[in-house]
Amino acid sequence: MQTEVKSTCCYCGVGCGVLVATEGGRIVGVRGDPQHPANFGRLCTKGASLHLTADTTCRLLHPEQRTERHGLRQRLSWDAALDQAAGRFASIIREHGPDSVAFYISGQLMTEDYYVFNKLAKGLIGTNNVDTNSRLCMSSAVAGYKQTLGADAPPCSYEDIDQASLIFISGANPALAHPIVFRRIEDARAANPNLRIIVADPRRSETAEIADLHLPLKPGTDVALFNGMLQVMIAENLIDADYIAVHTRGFAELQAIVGEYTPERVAAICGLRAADIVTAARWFAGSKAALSLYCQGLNQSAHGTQNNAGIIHLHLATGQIGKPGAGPFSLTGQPNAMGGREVGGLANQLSAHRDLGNPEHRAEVAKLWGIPDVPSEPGKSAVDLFKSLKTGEIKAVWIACTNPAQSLPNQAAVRAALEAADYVVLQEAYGNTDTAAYADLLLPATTWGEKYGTVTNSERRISRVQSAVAAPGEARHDWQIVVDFARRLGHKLGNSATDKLFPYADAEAIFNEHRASTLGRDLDIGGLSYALLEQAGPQQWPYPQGAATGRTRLYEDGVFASADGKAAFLPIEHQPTADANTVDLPISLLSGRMRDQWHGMSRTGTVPRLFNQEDEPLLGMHPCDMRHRTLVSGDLARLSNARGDSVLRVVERAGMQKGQAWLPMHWGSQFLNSPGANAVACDAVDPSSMQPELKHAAVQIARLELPYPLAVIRRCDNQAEALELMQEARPLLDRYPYANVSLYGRQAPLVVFRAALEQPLDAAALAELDQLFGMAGDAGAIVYSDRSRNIAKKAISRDGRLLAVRLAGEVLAQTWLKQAMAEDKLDPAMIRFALAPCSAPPVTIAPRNIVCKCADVSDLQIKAGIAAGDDLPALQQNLKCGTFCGSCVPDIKRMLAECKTHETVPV
Ligand SMILES: Nc1nc2c(c(=O)[nH]1)N[C@H]1C(S)=C(S)[C@@H](COP(=O)(O)OP(=O)(O)OC[C@H]3O[C@@H](n4cnc5c(=O)[nH]c(N)nc54)[C@H](O)[C@@H]3O)O[C@H]1N2
Ligand SMILES: Nc1nc2c(c(=O)[nH]1)N[C@H]1C(S)=C(S)[C@@H](COP(=O)(O)OP(=O)(O)OC[C@H]3O[C@@H](n4cnc5c(=O)[nH]c(N)nc54)[C@H](O)[C@@H]3O)O[C@H]1N2
Ligand code: SF4
Ligand SMILES: [Mo]
Repeated sequence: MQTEVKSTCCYCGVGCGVLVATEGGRIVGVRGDPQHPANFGRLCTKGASLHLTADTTCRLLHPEQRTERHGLRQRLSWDAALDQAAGRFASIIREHGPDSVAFYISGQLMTEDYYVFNKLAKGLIGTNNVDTNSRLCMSSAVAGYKQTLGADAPPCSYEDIDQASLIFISGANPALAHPIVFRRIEDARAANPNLRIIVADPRRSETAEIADLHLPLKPGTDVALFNGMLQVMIAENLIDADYIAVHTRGFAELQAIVGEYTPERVAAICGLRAADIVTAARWFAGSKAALSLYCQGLNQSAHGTQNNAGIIHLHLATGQIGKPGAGPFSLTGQPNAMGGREVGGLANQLSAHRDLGNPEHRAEVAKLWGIPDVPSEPGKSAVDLFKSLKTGEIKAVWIACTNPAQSLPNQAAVRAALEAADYVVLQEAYGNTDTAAYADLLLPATTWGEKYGTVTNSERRISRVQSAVAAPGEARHDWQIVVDFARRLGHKLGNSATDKLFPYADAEAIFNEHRASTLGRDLDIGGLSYALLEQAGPQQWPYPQGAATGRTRLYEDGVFASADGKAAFLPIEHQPTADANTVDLPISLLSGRMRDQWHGMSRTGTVPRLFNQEDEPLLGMHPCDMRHRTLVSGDLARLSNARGDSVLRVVERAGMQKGQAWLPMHWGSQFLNSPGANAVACDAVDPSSMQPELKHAAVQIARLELPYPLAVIRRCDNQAEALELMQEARPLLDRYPYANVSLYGRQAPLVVFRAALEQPLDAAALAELDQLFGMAGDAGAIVYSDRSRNIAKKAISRDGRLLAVRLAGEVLAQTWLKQAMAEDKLDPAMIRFALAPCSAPPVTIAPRNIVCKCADVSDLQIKAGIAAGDDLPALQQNLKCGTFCGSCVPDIKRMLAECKTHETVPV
């Protein structure tokens, strides 16, 4: 019998509620929670395929150790593992002091996990060296809010989207990165045709398609744009002088600066039309309610704090804050980056939005924890933390729930730092991430579906996450691992307060302590409890004791979280990006997200159908830049700068500007023979937020001639078999100048291996490939070989269906073969064409377009349903199409309407 458990989606900061269906202790399905206020039942592709990530093939299931770097991993018991870790940490701390160890954690942990990590470092060991991947993500938003509004609190709610009359989306691509927020924007547009949408993004992104005005500004010129808009607002008297006078300070200084930012000058800096800057300013200031949505296009910059301040200024100057439909709303990236910020899990913060630099705040936290003091010196933030590992200033690092050997910029430096470290502990759910290769000790953690606790989404809403199934293998909850380690370490260090510091029997006790730390603070959650969250559902903070509900909107009274209650304007000026383009590095590389993948793909990369949109990393370019390099779509090129390089296939991407290229951030060394975008990404940081400028790298892109292509496609019986094969193929990647491996699939899961070489592949290498992909021997094989042209192809069939194809020297048929094999539809009559040099199937295989990406339903299936008399509800019922995110419902309706028209047209 199936049961459903309430939880949340573990991907983006929208924080959708999910209902996890389980049967016999296994996860068998997932659907959107109709009652959750973040999504009201909707899910995007990633959320809708969460249950498909429950496969445990790639999971880390037992503690493991390595006795030499990159050596074989050996299993050990939890006791042995944690004693070893405590012993190593204790001896390093005794010899070199508390600041010689560090913790690098993650906005994907539960709030409770985060809380105990922070307490372990700051309360037990006495170091502030605890930083997180939120440093790569939200730290500029944190610094921006704090420096202007006085506290790190997004003042808005999702319902403001419904009430806005202007939405200004800047440096964010919610169509792909926050899809359920985007659905809400689409709904708002449908309900209010007068809603205006402006999108500021160097690319014509998927989100820009909905814009009334797209501002394709040059990368890193947002401050100039915001100052320019403010200049127009001042010049045309569109500002709210009363609001500025009563509720803010610093306007005069900023006004003196922005006077120089005339539309003409800004147009030149940003590469925009002056008239568009004026229009944007008029629309913003003239609207009844202006809402800004922004994310990494602003944050991941060497002046990210100023970018954030720049957009907040527009709201303060026009009084567009603290009222329905208005305000600066920073979209959070990770599912619980907000929770991490709440417990102060950054190297310069303390619990409950307290500041490390403030002696009173330090004393409050010390009192709460019952210890004499907490250390006052800020710890190392992410980029610096890894630099200090290289210099030896930090000797041991504990990494949890993040994959720095993939996601940090300048991978050559990061990997050298991990090599240099004395001791690396990795607390991970999956055993095969890029960082796992550098770990001395690997500790298996539970993950989505298994773990429990609380998380906070972009709109300050706290949800309970419930376990749906038991932990696989010996995996433990993150908080349990930390508490167990902390107790052992404390005793080894002779700290008599250890047991009192870590008394927790369960995560609820940790939540309750965190709650106590928030009393009287801006994020006071004194009125919340696990029981209340379970009974009344997710709640927004603040939610003090005695409150009946949380607060939807902050600063409605115009009183800000600063000492004088006023918000501040900062005197900000445009500055160039950290990486300058030169004759040798003429292209700006932008990197970011695809709809169906999550970061380093440890989880989404286990689901074949999530590769169907794109199954290799494609470097998007502008046609002029391609022509200049004699490149056409599908060619190979080397992307490089002084930090590193990567060989990739280039494609012409619609919406790119000349001089810019685009690469998804997702592909790392598990799928590609280089670290991908972060081989070249820039590690210069914002001086205030310490967030690196991941979004812009100056690069060269040059054509690369590798005349001998290779493609192997192997159909597998199930997902586990495909995952095992993909992992076995992984080591081969490093042998080729261009190589990647991925999954693909619909009815049948496939492994797809692609490479290209300077020389033809020799017989031994071919034989090795055939062995690996189960194609050795002649049974069921057809072979084509043309030595003069160095072509060697082989196909194997089993039970009348194509099982595997290896194409060497010429790979024209790979795309249609892959699709036909994924459909599991290639009948025996067609198998003989598998080795033909044709880029389209020689016999008609009806082309199929996927209409519903979430349920993977094609136009053919929908047409068949319509032909059988199905209407929309019947199609939804039978095929599940249009029942997840809903974005394909208009397409299905169009297909129904078209069918009707055909029926009524007289022949
Ligand atoms: N599918 C998917 N969704 C995700 C994630 C994922 O991995 N996959 N990750 C989550 C996380 S952690 C995060 S942080 C968010 C990120 O969410 P977003 O920030 O919305 O996504 P990105 O693709 O990183 O970048 C957004 C846009 O910034 C633009 N941009 C680049 N440089 C500039 C610039 O100088 N100025 C401006 N104005 N724009 C610029 C890019 O062209 C891009 O379209 O996504 C979250 N959601
Ligand atoms: N070039 C470039 N680089 C970027 C970005 C970019 O836009 N461009 N974006 C940056 C941003 S915004 C972010 S947020 C980072 C993200 O970078 P990472 O944090 O490195 O990304 P993930 O792949 O999500 O890593 C999370 C890891 O935690 C593991 N895990 C999952 N669940 C659990 C759990 O419950 N417990 C434990 N212990 N482990 C678990 C997963 O298997 C995964 O390996 O990347 C940054 N890097
Ligand atoms: S928008 Fe998609 S990825 Fe983000 S929380 Fe909702 S279902 Fe998950
Ligand atoms: Mo992020």
